[in-house]
Amino acid sequence: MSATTAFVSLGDLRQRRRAVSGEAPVSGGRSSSAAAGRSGCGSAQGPQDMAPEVWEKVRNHPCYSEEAHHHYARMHVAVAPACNIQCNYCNRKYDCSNESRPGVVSTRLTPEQAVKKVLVVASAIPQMTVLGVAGPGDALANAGKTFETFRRLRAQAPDIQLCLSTNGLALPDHVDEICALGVDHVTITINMVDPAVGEKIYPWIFWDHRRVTGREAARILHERQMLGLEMLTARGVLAKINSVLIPGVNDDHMIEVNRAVKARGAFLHNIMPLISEPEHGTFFGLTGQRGPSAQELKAVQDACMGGANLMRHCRQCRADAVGLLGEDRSEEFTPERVAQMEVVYDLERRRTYQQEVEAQRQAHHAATVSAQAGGAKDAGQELQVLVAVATKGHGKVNQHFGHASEFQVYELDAAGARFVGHRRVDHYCQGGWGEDEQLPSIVQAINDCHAVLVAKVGACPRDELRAAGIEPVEAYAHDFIEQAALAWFADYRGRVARGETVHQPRGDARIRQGAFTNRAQAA
Ligand code: CLF
Ligand code: SF4
Repeated sequence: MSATTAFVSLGDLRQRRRAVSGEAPVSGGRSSSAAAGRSGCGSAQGPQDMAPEVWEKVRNHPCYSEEAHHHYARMHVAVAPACNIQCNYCNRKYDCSNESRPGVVSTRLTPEQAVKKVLVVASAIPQMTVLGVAGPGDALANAGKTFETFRRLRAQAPDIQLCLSTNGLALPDHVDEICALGVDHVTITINMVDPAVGEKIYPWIFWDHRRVTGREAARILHERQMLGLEMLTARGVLAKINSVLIPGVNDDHMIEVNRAVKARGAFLHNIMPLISEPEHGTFFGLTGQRGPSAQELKAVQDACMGGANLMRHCRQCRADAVGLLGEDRSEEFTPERVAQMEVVYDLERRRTYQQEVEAQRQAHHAATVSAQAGGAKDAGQELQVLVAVATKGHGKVNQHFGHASEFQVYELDAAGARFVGHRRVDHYCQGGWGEDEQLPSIVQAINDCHAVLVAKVGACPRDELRAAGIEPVEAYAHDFIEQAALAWFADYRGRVARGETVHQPRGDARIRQGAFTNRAQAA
């Protein structure tokens, strides 16, 4: 079977899941949490689902809490240029394509420059609560610079949570320092738990002063990843696992990865699509290895439900990303601009602002709980649909169609509304006029959705969306997302029941390869 075209089917995935977990076969074809129970999506969990000390660590971390990602921001500083392994989806000339967008080179910072940048951003964006080191190489292959950055920042901004991302090879050597510095969140990229799979992903690692290749390299990496994960969880550090889904390579293996990391105490599992284009110059890009479609990614994520809790709101950030997930404010904080900015780190002002953010978040939470309760009461039909939502934060439908650089996707059925992913797009609106050439790519990105909920949409895209079978909906502008989505769904179900609308299944959607960035827009 060719790696470029083959992909494990949903039926195969269900069989695989039963084999790995020893589950009895289930009848019916429901996907997602309807099949696995609503509590399955861990990043959506709240204080009732975890110990108070764990909730305290995740409640305002935009990656570890799906709800928090609507309200709180993170930033990365690119202090870690080197790497100790080679992944077939990475070209070191560019950012780490695992935790950042490929094709845009980061500016590397010294720890001193990095700390100044963090303090400047924390003053300008008071809801920025997390500093992460996520490349452009490996945070722990550059442990000196990573820890120096954290040490300096701890002394000056104790309210900012520290976070790092690593391939895991060097992790066991650094767990003591991670704990000593109070780093509560560590992400390990684990793409396999079988060296026979791993050798198709990693051509070499640099280990024990030498380059190791082939299956032996994958075996060492796997053992170090598992050891590092066990050491972290034994000490109460929240460990998130990122896995890159590579069709034909590790797609049918992902359930085993999910179960293995759950057994070792991982807090979350983030299954991300491979980003692979020839122009990225990666091995996979040059050999035609494709990434998954939206349906393929969702099928694997759904098949993993019931194992380690899943994260579905990852944006595969740049190594110098700044802002809410899904927005990129890094252009406001270039080294030249930061050098000219004065640092005014006002902890009290940050706290006051964050109290306002928390009030908004609680209003969002209350609206969601109430809407979900109403939705569940209205059970009875077996309809299940996806809708796209244009939002610029605060958990509301508050973005114009033409200004959206991504759409959030929610799955709706009798059990309620669940966030299941996002789709990047290029802006339709280009400085005052609509760019009709963008419309087909936007439609492709949300082609699996029955409706798109927006604050406003122009006449031309409205007609085009309708022609493509996607209902443009302005009626819920500025409402909370789940409330709006479920209100639209109740209306849709009513129309279907009355015969005014014929419910049609939608097709697949395309996950955008290469991301929209402010830089790309400016170019
Ligand atoms: Fe950065 Fe990663 Fe920390 Fe988040 S990102 S180091 S855990 S602060 Fe988040 Fe970005 Fe996805 Fe990473 S959305 S790529 S999961
Ligand atoms: Fe690239 Fe990150 Fe893999 Fe290193 S660990 S090769 S930087 S993707």
